Amino acid sequence: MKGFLVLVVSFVTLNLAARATDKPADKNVTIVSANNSPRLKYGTEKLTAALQKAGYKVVLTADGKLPAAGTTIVAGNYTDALIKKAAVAWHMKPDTTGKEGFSIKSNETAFIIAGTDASGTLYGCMELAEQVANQKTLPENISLTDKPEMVLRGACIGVQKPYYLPGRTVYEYPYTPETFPWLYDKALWVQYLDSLVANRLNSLYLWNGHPFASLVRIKDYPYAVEVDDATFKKNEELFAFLTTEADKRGIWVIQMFYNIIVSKPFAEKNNMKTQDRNRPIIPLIADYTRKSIAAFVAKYPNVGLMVALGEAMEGVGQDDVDWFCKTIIPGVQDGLKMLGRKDEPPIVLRAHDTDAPRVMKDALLIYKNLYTEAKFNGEALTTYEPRGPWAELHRTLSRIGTVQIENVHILANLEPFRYGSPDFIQKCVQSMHSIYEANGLHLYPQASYWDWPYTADKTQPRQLEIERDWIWYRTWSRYAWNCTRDRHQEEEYWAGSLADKFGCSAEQGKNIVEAYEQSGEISPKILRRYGITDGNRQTMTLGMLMTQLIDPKRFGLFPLLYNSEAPFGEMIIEYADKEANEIPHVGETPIAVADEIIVHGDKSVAAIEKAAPHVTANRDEFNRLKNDMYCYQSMAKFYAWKARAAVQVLKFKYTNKIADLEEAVPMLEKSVAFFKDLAGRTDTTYLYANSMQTQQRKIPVNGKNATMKTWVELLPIYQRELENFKKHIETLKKQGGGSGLASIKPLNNAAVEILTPNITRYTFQKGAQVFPDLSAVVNDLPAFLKGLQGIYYSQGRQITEGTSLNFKTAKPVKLLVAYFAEKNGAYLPEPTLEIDASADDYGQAQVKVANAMAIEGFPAINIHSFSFQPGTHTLTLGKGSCLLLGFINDNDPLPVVDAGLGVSENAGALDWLFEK
Ligand code: ADA
Repeated sequence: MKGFLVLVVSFVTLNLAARATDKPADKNVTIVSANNSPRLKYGTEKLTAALQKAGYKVVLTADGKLPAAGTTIVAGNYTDALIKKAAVAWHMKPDTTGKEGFSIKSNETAFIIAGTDASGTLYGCMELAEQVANQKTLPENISLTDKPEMVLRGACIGVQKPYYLPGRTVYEYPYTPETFPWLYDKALWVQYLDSLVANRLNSLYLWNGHPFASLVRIKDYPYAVEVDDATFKKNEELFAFLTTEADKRGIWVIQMFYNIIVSKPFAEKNNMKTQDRNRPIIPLIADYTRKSIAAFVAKYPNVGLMVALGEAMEGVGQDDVDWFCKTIIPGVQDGLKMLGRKDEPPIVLRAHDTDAPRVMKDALLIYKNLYTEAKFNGEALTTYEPRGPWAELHRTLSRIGTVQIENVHILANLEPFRYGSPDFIQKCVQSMHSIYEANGLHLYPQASYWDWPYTADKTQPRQLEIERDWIWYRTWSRYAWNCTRDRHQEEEYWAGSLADKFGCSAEQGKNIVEAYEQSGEISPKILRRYGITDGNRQTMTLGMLMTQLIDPKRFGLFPLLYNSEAPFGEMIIEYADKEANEIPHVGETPIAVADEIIVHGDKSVAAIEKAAPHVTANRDEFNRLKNDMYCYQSMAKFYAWKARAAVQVLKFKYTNKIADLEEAVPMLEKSVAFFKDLAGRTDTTYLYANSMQTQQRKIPVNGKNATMKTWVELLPIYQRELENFKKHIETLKKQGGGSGLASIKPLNNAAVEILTPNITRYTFQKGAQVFPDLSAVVNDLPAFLKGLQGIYYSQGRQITEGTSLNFKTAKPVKLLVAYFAEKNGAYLPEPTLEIDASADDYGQAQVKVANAMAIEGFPAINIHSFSFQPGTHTLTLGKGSCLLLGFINDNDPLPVVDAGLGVSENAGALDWLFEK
């Protein structure tokens, strides 16, 4: 059936092309609306504009009559009386189709556009308008039906910033004109919404931590509002405007929020934190949230809700079920009661940081109109062949029977370069259906999510993301509508679109498509073979350190990236191990990817250069696109040579031949040289690589306070790494080696007064018992940790209640906490930025000492540190055991090393070669 549709459409197109030159004699058109829906009005206005541009004189009426003379277009729903009347009068029966679908039929003088519903009619008008715009005339004898495959097709905007607002933390951004001038820019909204409907998208998500205190005032908590009266009024106007304009275009506005976040004035008044992952549900917060949601639903009945049951909620468990079923859904139901409504507006549940199948099971008992949403490839674009446990989760959600929406989340490996590979994206959408069994799309901006509405290009004025990344939106939307379109025809389609954009022939347009498709393979392949995480903790385009390639676990390797979001294959460390042990390689290998990305980079540059001399329109933008292709090429070569060098370095582990290390030097030199090219190409063209510019960014290096966000800043780091490597090879030659661990100075204890009652201390050393209620002792530790004053905490209590330590310090200090690196309910999970953006509030996210000690019967142990300013503090940690190793002065150097203890293989044994 789908194939048939494609044929019909192309036949019509061919037919039109043939007619484009002979102008129809009668250029008078009457458009008659069969109903007065705002969507139909919008659609007929678009159609009128297209006809007028093509030289027609148009009369638009809704008088219920079919004119006798001239060309007539009747548009409405199948069930409208006038549509039925026209069908009889003109002997043209519209074909029926599904939700949001439409039929267009015509004879010599009359057209019927009939939609299944208001959106279908709108899309029918838009379809005809597009045909008129493309062919400069009305088509002859058209007969087509169409309808979307995916039921929800949406884009999102972050009402968020690259930085934290003063005195606030992640996701906390009240809606104000000062912080978000664009939010109040009506012309920009109209432009944006027009672009969504042009792409047939039917949903728009606004993301924010706690939007309610900017939008509703609750009787019981009037003080919770966190914007002034004038802004509050502006926000009301904004939502009224936005929802009306969106509705005209068939777009449903959905407000997303995180839990459990409360407004700043609410937190201050009630003497609590705005968000705290380790806080259980407390009745006051539940009441406040339920009433906020009720007020929101009552006030903005046309706005949907999307719920993240995290990140400030305690882990995954019954709390999440309770919060959704006893606070959020009842809040929505209260709001509906206030409105006297019996229907259930949709609620979208994010699977992020929660056990969504478990939550859905209970929730469906009390509310039916639920949708689920989960990240397609994490916070990146890595593969159209997702598999493993993540694919299982998606299928489980899809099989609940509700609609599962695929979230193409922050594109942490695409920022900031242009991306628009129709081939890759079409395959992704196909896999959403075939592998994930999903039926919805939720699309993030291609780049600069945190810096909406701009891109990172260094232009004056700044470029709008929707304008620059038009091809990103168009590709995803086109395939969300229909993913089975014929590849060959798609190449023609995109070649035509790019030819229009850049004023060249379709032949040259094809070269531009080729550039997009070749470059489109590079970032996905790099991240899925060499990366640490699919999360925005890593900015891939800024490169990676050698230690991250040869010892990824030390940097908090995120396993889903390899077991689910990459085709079957090997990591660099696995590849080296197999080489050394002569085990055959399997699947996609890091060396094959190194070879492939070099070819992709060269081909994309060659293709764009072929098109370049023929470009006659949008030249500046074309040059920026061309520069991006060169950036991709340099980045690919940087990574390829570095990956080759990494494999070569790892060889040394098995051979102990210094010559093996020496062979890696020219490879690393090449890699650094290509990074220098990249720095040169981006210095004058990009403001930054990554739009999230907080301390949450960890890979390749910490990006706090908007630092280390350009290639120019990173270059010296890669140069130093190379120098260290050369220097240490010389040391090895002279002295025969040494990991440098022994040279680290012992850590000194800092004076801190523990206020929690009944806490005793112990000296951390070999043979020391680490829990008061368990006989486990330290079997091995590095010398620099010896002598720390450990803090005894009952393991039993840690498992059932979590850990809480109250203390007072006169100086800034760090508390060293040892985590057991294994997923197990008995162990406190290590801070995980992929699901908890507050996981670095105390600087605790990064592993400081990996494989820090050996304790029999326990897995590998990693030390993280929490920093505190002078004062009295309570550190609360979630449920699960960990070791509190004691306090050191905040300014004392704490090495970041892999001690290689407690693990069978010393993965970090070579790290020192690249460090100072
Ligand atoms: C992670 C990520 C955040 C945000 C979040 C989410 O915590 O670091 O930036 O994207 O996931 O909401 O999915």
